[in-house]
Amino acid sequence: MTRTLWNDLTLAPLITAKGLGLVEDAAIAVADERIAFAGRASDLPSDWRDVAPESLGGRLVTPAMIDCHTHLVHGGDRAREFEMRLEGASYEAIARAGGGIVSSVRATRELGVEGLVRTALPRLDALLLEGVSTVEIKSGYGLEIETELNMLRAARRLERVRPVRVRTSWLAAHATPAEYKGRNADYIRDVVLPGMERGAAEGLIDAVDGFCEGIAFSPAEIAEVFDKAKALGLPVKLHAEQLSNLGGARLAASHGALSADHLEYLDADGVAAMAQAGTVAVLLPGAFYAIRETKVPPLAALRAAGVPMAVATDCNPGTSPLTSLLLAMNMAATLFGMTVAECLAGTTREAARALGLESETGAIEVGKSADLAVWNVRSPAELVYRFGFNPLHARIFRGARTLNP
Ligand code: DI6
Ligand code: FE
Repeated sequence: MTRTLWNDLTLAPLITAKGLGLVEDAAIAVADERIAFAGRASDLPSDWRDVAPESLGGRLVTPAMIDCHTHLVHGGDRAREFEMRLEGASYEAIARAGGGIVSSVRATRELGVEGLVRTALPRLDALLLEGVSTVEIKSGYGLEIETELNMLRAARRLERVRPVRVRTSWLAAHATPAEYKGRNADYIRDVVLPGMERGAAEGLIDAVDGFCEGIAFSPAEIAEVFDKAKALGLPVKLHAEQLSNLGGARLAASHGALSADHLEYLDADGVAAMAQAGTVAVLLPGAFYAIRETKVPPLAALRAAGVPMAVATDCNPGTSPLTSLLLAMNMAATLFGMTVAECLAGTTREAARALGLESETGAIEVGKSADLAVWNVRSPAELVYRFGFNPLHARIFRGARTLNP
């Protein structure tokens, strides 16, 4: 058994919903890949007293971070489209010039699994260098069965080439491809449902996602996708209430969804349904910022109802080309009014819950995977306060130090 002991640290274990649970003069003991002790150094069990500790110099240790909503695997970028918008081009003009989501679909279809892995790696590495241990990755830029499956094969491959835990989501119901324009029902029948079945049989799908929006899929269409997920024993989640209120969060909650994500247009009804179902609200301030949205998610109502809140990057080429979870926390605080404790819980414990991983990671607690981030800061607020600065000192994944991915 490998035994590792760290001391001279400030611990932010994030075990309960009541704040960070800061412990000064703390120690963390790890046996193989699991946390064996975390608490005041003076309370260290006697059987650890013969292990030579490594001092962390008074640094803050939090759970390693978790990015619970990304579209990290995709082809190409939309920098030119960004430029056109800054030059005053309309959405229609961009679409006519071949821009928008269809351009990402084209670029994604051109890449095989290898190409998808190669182009995703710099984005993944950026996250890992900020102390991320776990990343959710969606399909949704293939919109045909083989490319959708390739996106998830690439996501699984990333887990083998980097020290990271990956959870995959089947998001074929992200947009309607050009060849099915105006025929959502046919697209769901021909691609979304049979592709899900194949992906499940190959073990490629950890959860099923959809985009419930006027420009994407209706609640009735999403319900059909969720019914298939249920038949296959897969948990669900949903992009809901991002641009308008279609009652997507309520629909997701009624299917026992792990999370409902975005939620700028969420109403009281949706909040209540999520609270009752224990569905996590995943807030995505990068997309809010990039599309210059002005309506903020109903933070006070979510808080009052006790809905768990997570924060993620939504890393995607169109509306959130963001690969920094630290910046996402700062945005969640400054743009949405989340507290420091909410931001940190939102990228650790609650993000784990949004992925169904709450018993495995996301808090520094005996028995959990030893996934830790050691920071060159002394107070948690520093992690949320700065932006464009990375104070990571060390990243520990399953008990092993892996600062450089
Ligand atoms: N919500 C979004 O903001 C993106 N997808 C989604 O479900 C937009 C996707 C894109 O423009 O590439
Ligand atoms: Fe998204």
